[in-house]
Amino acid sequence: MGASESKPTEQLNEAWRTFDWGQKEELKERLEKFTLSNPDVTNVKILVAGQIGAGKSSFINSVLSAFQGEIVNEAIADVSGSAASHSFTKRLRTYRIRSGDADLPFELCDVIGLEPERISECQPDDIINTIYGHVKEGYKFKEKPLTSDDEHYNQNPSLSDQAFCLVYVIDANTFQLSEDDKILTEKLRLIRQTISDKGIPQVIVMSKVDEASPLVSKDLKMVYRSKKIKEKMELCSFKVGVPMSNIFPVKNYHNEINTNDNVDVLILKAFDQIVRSADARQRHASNECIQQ
Ligand SMILES: Nc1nc2c(ncn2[C@@H]2O[C@H](COP(=O)(O)OP(=O)(O)OP(=O)(O)O)[C@@H](O)[C@H]2O)c(=O)[nH]1
Ligand SMILES: [Mg+2]
Repeated sequence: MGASESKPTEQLNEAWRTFDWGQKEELKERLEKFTLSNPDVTNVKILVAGQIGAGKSSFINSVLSAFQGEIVNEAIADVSGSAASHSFTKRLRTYRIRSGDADLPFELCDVIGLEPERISECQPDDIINTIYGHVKEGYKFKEKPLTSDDEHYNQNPSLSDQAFCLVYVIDANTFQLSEDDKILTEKLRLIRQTISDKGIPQVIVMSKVDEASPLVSKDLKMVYRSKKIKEKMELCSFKVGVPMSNIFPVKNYHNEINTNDNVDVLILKAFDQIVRSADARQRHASNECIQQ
């Protein structure tokens, strides 16, 4: 079905979430002026995890682009367009968010994508270790999990090395009640179980809403009037166990040459929530490893 033939039933009469499409500058300014609540740290780190090809690297690029006002491709996203069985991103890379020439106190970590077909425990272990700040920058993820005697293992992570929010990117287009999703949801459950004891907040970014809905593909502003997107988000909330208020639909920049206010405002709204929950968690962390 082409984008122009969307069924009229997909469009709800009223938006199911109140959203101010004109708040981009306000959000941007607030984030630019943001000061971290914990005086012991210079930055708050946020880990971006999710399935292979979900749009993790593209989400990081989209946040960078929204602040720069132009398309930034720092985190290398998969441009092949093919459904890969292995993660395109293989190394741990951290990206500092900037606005113009100024560094903002936020860092986004890009990691290897979770593979849906294997129930191997090593991937969740590596993600958990990255959240705790044990994995050094540039580490190339391997088949086996990183062990504490490895040279890439950071024995004494500082508060700035640890991530204080887990962002889980889920592809709206593929998310359904399939077997693959069961394994993935199980992996995510493992990660969540371990980190939720430490009170680390979790935010879900539902990507590719343009691909999932012809209505939204035509007009991004329809995202909160699309029945399909609402149902996807409800299913995601139910399956993953994250409240709807912590799920944000986005369309990432992936093939554009210019930024766009509607794309930016959805990205910035998600990022604002991510940053505020990370900061709130970091405020209460003492200057020692949260893992203890
Ligand atoms: N239409 C559309 N395509 C997207 C969106 N986000 C990402 N893509 C595309 O999806 C593919 C995968 O995106 P990546 O950002 O590389 O995904 P990833 O999660 O980093 O993948 P791995 O590093 O392999 O785990 C790329 O071809 C992107 O162009 C989106 O919101 N809409
Ligand atoms: Mg990637």
